[in-house]
Amino acid sequence: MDKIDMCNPSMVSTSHDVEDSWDDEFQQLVQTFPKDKSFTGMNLYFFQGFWCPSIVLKAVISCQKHFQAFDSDIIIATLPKCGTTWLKALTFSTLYRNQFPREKNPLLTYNPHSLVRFIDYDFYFNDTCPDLENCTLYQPRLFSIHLPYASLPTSIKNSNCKIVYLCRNPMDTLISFWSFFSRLRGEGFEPVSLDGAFKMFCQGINEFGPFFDHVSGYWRASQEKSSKILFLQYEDLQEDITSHLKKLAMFLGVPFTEEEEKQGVVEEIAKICSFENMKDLEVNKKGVQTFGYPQETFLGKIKTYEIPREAFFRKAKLGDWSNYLTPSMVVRLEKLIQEKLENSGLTFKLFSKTSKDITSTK
Ligand code: PAP
Repeated sequence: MDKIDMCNPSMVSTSHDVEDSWDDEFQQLVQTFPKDKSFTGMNLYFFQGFWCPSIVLKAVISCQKHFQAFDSDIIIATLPKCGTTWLKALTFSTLYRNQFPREKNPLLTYNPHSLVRFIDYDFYFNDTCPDLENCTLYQPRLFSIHLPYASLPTSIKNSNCKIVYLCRNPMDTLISFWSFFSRLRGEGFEPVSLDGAFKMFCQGINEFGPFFDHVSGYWRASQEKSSKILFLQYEDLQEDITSHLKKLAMFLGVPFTEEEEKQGVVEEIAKICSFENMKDLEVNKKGVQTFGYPQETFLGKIKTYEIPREAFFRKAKLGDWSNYLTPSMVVRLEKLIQEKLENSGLTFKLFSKTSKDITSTK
């Protein structure tokens, strides 16, 4: 367990600190990228066709240069607020289930973000070339990443490692994102405007966005390489977690045995990872989650940033967007969904009234 939570929670860095720490060469490089500000207050740089948060830009470039995937690696890929925390919990519990006693799942005492670390936001955050040979608790290595498919380190794309991608309908993703940052902003600060957040989201200017490019990139790749990329949707998992856990286990190469199914192992994992259970665990009700994993060998100032753990567990309600978005916002997003996904074969379950229903009930 020593590898878990070894960050110093008292050190937090902001987008601002990070940019100040960039050397001249990097500053010059970055000046060539278009820049904007997310509704979260984070500076974003348009780089390789996506909006990269400044806080992680250097780490992204380092991991693209240096990360060497093993054929046995498993990579969880998501856009923020699409269910990363849940997928980390599900994949960790399924993949490693025979490596810890059934009643001692580490999820009971650690937040999923401590158990499955980000390549970009953790390992490369403070070190351009960390030693990742034995960096995970169990084998095979399990990582997570927010990068779009096209910008993944080449070795992830070219090796036989597997990618599990989870997306969520854009309306709930936006509301989850907006609520998360409104909450983090805290009292005494001007609230984050939903109108502003909505406009930027529709323009594609958000962390690792455009949203539709991210989703479509992994969707297309999963169609071409179905044994390499498992494409999942948050709504489907919520509707039927048991069959999706079996699908996940099969994809990871660790299918549940008949004996395990009889013993209720699948349902047990689903229950441990459920929103209700995770939200109520002591570890997730208090304290902060620290990102920016300090390597023992790293040089220079440790940069980390912290998020209160309870902020990862809000409502997990399908269709919650209908409590926030105005009818005109719904119309605009529906149009975008149609435009962006036309002929792709990909659809989203919205789980609430569509604009037609909203206007027809008025
Ligand atoms: P992150 O990008 O900050 O890691 P992420 O975990 O991707 O966030 O998504 C958070 C969403 O997943 C929240 O949705 P909400 O805002 O609509 O409520 C959160 O509540 C939901 N979530 C967290 N854990 C679970 C879980 N165990 N099961 C289902 N949903 C979950």
